[in-house]
Amino acid sequence: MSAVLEQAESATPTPQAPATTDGWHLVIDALKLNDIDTIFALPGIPITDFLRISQAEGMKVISFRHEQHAGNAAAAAGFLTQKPGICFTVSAPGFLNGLTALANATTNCFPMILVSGSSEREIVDLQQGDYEEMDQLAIAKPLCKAAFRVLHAEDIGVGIARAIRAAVSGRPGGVYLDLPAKLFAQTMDAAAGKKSLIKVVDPAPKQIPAQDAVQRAVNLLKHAKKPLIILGKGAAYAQADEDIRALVERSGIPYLPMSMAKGLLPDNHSQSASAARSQVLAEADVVMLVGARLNWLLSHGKGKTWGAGSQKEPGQKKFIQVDISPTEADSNVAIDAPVVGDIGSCVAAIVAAMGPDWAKAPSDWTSAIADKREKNQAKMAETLAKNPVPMNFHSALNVIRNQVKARPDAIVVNEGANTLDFARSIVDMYEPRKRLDVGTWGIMGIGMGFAVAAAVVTGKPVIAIEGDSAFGFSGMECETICRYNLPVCVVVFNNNGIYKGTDVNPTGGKDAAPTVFVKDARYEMLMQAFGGHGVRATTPAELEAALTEAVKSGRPTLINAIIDETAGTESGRITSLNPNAKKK
Ligand code: ADP
Ligand code: TPW
Ligand code: MG
Repeated sequence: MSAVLEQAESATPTPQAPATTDGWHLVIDALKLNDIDTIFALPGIPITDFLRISQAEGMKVISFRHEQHAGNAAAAAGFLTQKPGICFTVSAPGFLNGLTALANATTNCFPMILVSGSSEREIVDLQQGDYEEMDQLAIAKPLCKAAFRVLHAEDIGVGIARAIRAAVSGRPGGVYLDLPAKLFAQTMDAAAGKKSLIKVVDPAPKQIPAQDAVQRAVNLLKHAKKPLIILGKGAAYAQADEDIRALVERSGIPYLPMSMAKGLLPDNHSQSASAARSQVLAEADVVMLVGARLNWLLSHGKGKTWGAGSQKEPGQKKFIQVDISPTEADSNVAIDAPVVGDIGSCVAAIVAAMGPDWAKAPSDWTSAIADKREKNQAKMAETLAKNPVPMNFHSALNVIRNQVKARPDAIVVNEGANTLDFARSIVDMYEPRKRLDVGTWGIMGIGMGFAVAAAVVTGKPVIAIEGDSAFGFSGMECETICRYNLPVCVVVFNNNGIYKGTDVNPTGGKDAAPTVFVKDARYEMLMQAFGGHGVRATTPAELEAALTEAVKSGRPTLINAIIDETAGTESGRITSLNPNAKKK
């Protein structure tokens, strides 16, 4: 048995000592028992040997250059697979570096487990100054769904089982697991060790909605004159793709995908209202949220966006909310029909309750949306066809748009401000869970971690559409991409800075303005430094040639796309959130 450290055979014919196992092997065996085969990590005391042994035992170990990116990779793997992504870090500083990813995963409802080695409890608790001393459990607790510590080898099975259940059941999220250095070297009888491990049965149990809740929702939909469905990343995560398609198509209701729900139905679907977003949000009378929260990304369900007078006022809408979290309803505005359960079960129950004779959404509503959509799409097509010098966001993104259309199985990772906002609306997605981005926080730094996970977990080509600032947060992971030879093509939208490259120091002093970078930085050389391919592209034709080749070859590539430094706007599409805009 792999988990067993065989005792050295003694020369004397004394009875053989019983086979033993240890903390290292028990952790690995517990993960394997639960079908977890990949670990994202950064080595050091006390986890170096753990990672070595993991690899020796057949685990895939992806080793990063900074823990935040290992953590982000684990989170993305969790989102894509519904299994908790696993990230291992060293104590205090490594743990803290991973913590941003853990908190971000929790915010986004992605299941992951951050496992950090920790220093000696006795010394930490008396604050006697151990190597990398920190009370990690206490610090992690408020930033994740659950936090556990295992002190004894015989509890490793329970610890891992609890961490898995906490991460994936109900609303998914991040879990912290604290493993003190001493635990790894503890030994116990191998048979007892094996017995102590738990294979988690039904880790994310279905949650069936109550029939009266379903009926309440269906009644609202039935009498709606201007119904709208909003699909969020919870709907993408749920992998209930066929049920969701049935709901949309059987009801005939227009739908809006939130950014990571793009592709759940193809973006060119006739019922997509993306190109008429402002109109449908303002005018809809019944809105059904499926795995989407009414947070800032949806203007909290209030204000002009929703057809109300003031920013504090809710619109005159009825809301249905399908969500696994019973406390999500009423978080911002009153929810008239909460349907609590897992999305697959809820949506299937709603479709069943609609029955076979459901009258499709009123045609005056759907045709008004279709008109608006056609007009806006025609306008967009005109803009995309232009070929300005230098390139702007549109002409460069048009190239990526065409590439994704040709390779709908490719995964798009996207971060930045203008680079994010334009890519979200220009690059159509055709398949579920193919778009990973800055999520609920609008966080910069997810780029290379998400790209590595997407490539490792799916084996599909990855196109990372990165603002030059955004890319900087994780750029060193280009080495990781090259080291594992991953099919990742990073396209850096290089406009010499944050939002724009045109700011100047108002004092006339020699320090650059805070939002601008070195002009004409050669980002492509970063990939070349590690043996990957680097291309500087100044025209859509150059970008297209390089991107097509990268996706075809699967070779790690970075394309430095030179974008007009005047083309962006402050904060992209969220200019209004700047305090200065509020003052005005
Ligand atoms: P978006 O940013 O795309 O609008 P959010 O992250 O705000 O999406 O919302 C996701 C929602 O989906 C959360 O409220 C979460 O509780 C819910 N959710 C996640 N997984 C499931 C699931 N399997 N079934 C039901 N709801 C889910
Ligand atoms: C962890 C604030 C939001 S967007 C952005 C920053 C720094 C970068 C925008 O520049 P970029 O894109 O990427 O070059 P573009 O196309 O507009 O020029 N730190 C964190 N998260 C966030 N969101 C910020 C800072 C921010
Ligand atoms: Mg920029």
